Amino acid sequence: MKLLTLDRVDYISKEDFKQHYFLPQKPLVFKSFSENWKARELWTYDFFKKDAGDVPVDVFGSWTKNHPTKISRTPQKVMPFGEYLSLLEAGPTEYRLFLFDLFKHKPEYRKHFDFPDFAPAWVKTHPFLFFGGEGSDVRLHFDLDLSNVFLTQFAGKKRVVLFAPDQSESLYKQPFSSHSNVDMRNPDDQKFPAIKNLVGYECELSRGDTVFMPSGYWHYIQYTTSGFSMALRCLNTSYTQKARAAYNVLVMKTIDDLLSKMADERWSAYKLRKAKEVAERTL
Ligand SMILES: O=C(O)CCC(=O)C(=O)O
Ligand SMILES: [Fe+2]
Repeated sequence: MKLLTLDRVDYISKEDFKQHYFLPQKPLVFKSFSENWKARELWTYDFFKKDAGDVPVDVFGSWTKNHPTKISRTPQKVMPFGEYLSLLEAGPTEYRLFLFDLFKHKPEYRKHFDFPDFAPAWVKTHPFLFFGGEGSDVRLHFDLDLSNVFLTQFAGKKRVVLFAPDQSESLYKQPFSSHSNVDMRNPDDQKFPAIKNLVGYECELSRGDTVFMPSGYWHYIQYTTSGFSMALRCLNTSYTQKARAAYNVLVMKTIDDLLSKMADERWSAYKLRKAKEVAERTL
């Protein structure tokens, strides 16, 4: 597997971004996305502890403890946000907050950022926060709604590995799922020989960096230190991609949920077998 260093700039104009990255759907790390945001200074562990410490949060454990074809949607435990932040500060922990909608509890925080004019069709109703402890990671997946994602880092560092959608087969993509079978923490090419052919990108995000992940891009995220980011999403405006996104969310996920319920072990074994078959046809 080859991982290229992702393009990185401090400043890029909106026109250059659109022409060289957004329209050709090329990923990029840049800083100017959030240059006008108050949140960049304001949002710290201390600020959230003082101002939102009592908000109850659903905390998720390590994905590696789940079955390889299961997506755990049940949180490990519920605790006050402030207590969770103290856990993050204390040292390594597998606990993560995923798709956390703090703005439901604190709508005034929406005034701390805007939706910059780098892309059209923002999904303004759902800015999501992601927190994680040192050593935690997010399994390799793509987002079902196929939106373009702008992930901005506020504290700590994370490693982001990206693959274009056309690499799906070599990634052992599970059918009827947006997950890969490959554990990117230790990519094992004995177990998954087709990953030898992969070409992806990697970067490290620090405070103030935004990574642009184009529509349908695979992403694997490793929290090098504890930290947090916010994802702003913008819908893919092409009709075929919109239809695909609707299929993923409305049809594909429903079939997967239903068959998991009806034939759990057999469905699971089928998905693993099929992913392997498709991937190893590329060899
Ligand atoms: O940063 C993270 O923890 C996960 C981000 C992610 O998967 C997303 O923004 O779609
Ligand atoms: Fe994601």
